[in-house]
Amino acid sequence: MHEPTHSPSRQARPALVAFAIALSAALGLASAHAQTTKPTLTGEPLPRLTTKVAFPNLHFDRPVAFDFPAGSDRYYIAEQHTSSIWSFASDPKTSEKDLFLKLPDPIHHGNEEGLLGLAFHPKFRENKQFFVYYSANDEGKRRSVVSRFRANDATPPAADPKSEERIWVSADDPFENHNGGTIAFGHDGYLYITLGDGGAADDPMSSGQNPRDWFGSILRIDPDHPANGKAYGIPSDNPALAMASHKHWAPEVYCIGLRNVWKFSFDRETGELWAGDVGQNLWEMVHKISNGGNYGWSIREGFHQFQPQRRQRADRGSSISPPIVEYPHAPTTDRPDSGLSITGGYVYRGKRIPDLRGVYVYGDYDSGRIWGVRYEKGKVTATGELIDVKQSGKLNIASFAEDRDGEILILAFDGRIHQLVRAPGVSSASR
Ligand SMILES: [Ca+2]
Repeated sequence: MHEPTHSPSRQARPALVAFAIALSAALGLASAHAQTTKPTLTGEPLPRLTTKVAFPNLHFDRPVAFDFPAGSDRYYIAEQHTSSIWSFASDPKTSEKDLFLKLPDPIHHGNEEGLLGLAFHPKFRENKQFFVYYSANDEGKRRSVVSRFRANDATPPAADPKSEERIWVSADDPFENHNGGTIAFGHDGYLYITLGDGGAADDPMSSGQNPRDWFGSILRIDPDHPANGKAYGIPSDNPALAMASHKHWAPEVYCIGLRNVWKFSFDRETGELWAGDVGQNLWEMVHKISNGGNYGWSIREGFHQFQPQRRQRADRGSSISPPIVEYPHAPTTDRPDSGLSITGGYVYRGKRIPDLRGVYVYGDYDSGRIWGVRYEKGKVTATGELIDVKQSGKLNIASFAEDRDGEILILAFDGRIHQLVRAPGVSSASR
């Protein structure tokens, strides 16, 4: 998740940054950054956009997750530290929100802890099931939990707190940061879960390249078919089951080498999986995720070697895939648009902004900048900033969301839900 500027794991410590830059220069490490941020841009240029408040009469406390059941005319928002989920009518004029669930279990309240994820079962209409991800406080022990709850048939619906079944519980986590927390169903009907590398800084548990533990990964489970004494089944094409090269992976692990995915999403049209991965002191990155993939942490940070003196060994299962794009913490001449903590977004599939269609939209919690990347046939064909932060006002972007029509919403820590709209008087920008 976003980490505050006072976080020891996140802060761009000038001395360390300078050291790392000097070290990179000394080792002659190639920076793919220049090639990726300035590719031959053959795609349609990206539109100029701005933000506006989508539901002016609604306010939330640290809203971090948004979802809704298929076919529903209500939206649902999870509040991180009140551990509450509210529902409201999808009408922009609405001023009423209804409590859907207050988590019955105690949680940890660190900056990156709390109620972090919400996912309705694809067949919610029939089975009334939904899932949450939270930082459980089990008599002081720190664990991430995915629970199944059931809702009633009332209007508006409410969840039964007593219906909780913990279906997945992480190993004890020694650090409060890096908890991932996105959960979502893929087009395959399986539940994807992400948790961070365990926390602190420098991947102290060396979990990034360890596929036997769950930290530093995206997991994939089948909550509809419990098996082998677990509350879920393992999809038969998970890497450990389907790939000879990945037999040593934990059965739940779908991909590895991620530091702290703060928000992944599925392209509603293609089903492809996109993730924003929070880097450490220098880079933030966007990955396109594949079954069995390895995204490099903590050997690499973005396109760059991470602390090469550590020489952590890459997992033997698969070679490291570079990100699709990255951006720096410290502004550079060719990349003045920096940030400190990525919030992964969505591939735009709405109707209101036709020249944004197919563009993956992402942003930065700290700088409030929002970018797009057009990725076609394995190549970046357009990149750039979508909004002018100075003009639209900086938002602390906790999450992006996608409404029923595929329009992009922003959950910000001003407590508001914003939306991306075309900037007045501007048709498009080239960059
Ligand atoms: Ca791991």
